[in-house]
Amino acid sequence: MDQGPGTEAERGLQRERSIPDTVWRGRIEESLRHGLEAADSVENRDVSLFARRFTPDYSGFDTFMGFPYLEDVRRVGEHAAAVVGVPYDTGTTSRPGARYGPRGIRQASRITDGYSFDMGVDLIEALDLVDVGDVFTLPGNIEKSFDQITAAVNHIFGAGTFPVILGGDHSIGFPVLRGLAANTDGNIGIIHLDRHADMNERDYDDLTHGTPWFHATNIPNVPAKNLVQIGLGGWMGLRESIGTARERGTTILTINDVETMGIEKAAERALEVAWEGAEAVYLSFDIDSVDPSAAPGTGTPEPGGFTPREALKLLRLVAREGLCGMEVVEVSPPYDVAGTTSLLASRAVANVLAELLLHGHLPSRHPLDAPE
Ligand SMILES: [Mn+2]
Repeated sequence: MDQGPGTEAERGLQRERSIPDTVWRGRIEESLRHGLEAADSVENRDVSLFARRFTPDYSGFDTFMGFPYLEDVRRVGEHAAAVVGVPYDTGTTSRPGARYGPRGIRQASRITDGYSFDMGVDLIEALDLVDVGDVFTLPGNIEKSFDQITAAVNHIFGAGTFPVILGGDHSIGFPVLRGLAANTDGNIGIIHLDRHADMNERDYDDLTHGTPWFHATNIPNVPAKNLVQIGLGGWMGLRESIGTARERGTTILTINDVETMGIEKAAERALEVAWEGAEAVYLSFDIDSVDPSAAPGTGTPEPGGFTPREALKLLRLVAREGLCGMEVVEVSPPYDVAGTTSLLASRAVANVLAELLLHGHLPSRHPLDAPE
């Protein structure tokens, strides 16, 4: 995507040289200190006897990409970014299971060494990110769960830390925005990737994953004019939502609009709308915006969505102007036949974090070879 000389691969080969291995070395030393030395026959003396937290990627307890787990969440403000799971799917109408989304995404996210050749970023080296575990949700009560989610986001974001929220179904978008809005003076724009508009007032008399943006855009500093909804289409239209979108003046780009204008133009348009007069922009990535052939593990799959490559590219482009937080929602591991949905969700988060680092919107621990 970057317009430097030569191919992306040629640039990537050069950029790799300037990435340190300081954090990795520290992890290995800690593993050896706590996990003891390996058996004599093991020649690689970086291998410990007991596998400690960070390595290898197929063992141990799962945190997001193997980043440190923060037990004492009172200290979250000491870190640049925090992953928090919201294992809640009582807002799901069909095919529940998104309460296992945080677990599925964390597990899939371990298949990595944290380094992206094409982006020229080693997230483990560059980013001070912690995984704070999950919000304590209450599956029998949506209002109390929403209050828990709002208070948790309030705690993380209010401490000045960038929140990465792993859903959970899409109903959580509303309580998350309440938490963000309470800590933001100006308006918040929303860039929303989805096959569905999710703007019903109620589904079957209650709040569900089809209702978040109706209620979020009632928050005084979350105006509907700054909500841009990308990738909509197909046959689960939430017709009432389309009426709300029209009345309130959100901006919709259907999947075919995106195909016609191209990913770059769609990203440009999204940034224009979301940032117009706004102080901050939030990214809400519904995994069902991606075609179910690649992301089957979701509550309301809708054929005809983005390819993973399109979605990953679009996510990078819309992150370039900075974000106040992000969520990835609707990952439902019980339907994720080959684990591809969780894997894609983890890569979406990594792409956004790396892009925020590259463009100076999150602090890097070492100087980054910024894109041209
Ligand atoms: Mn959806």
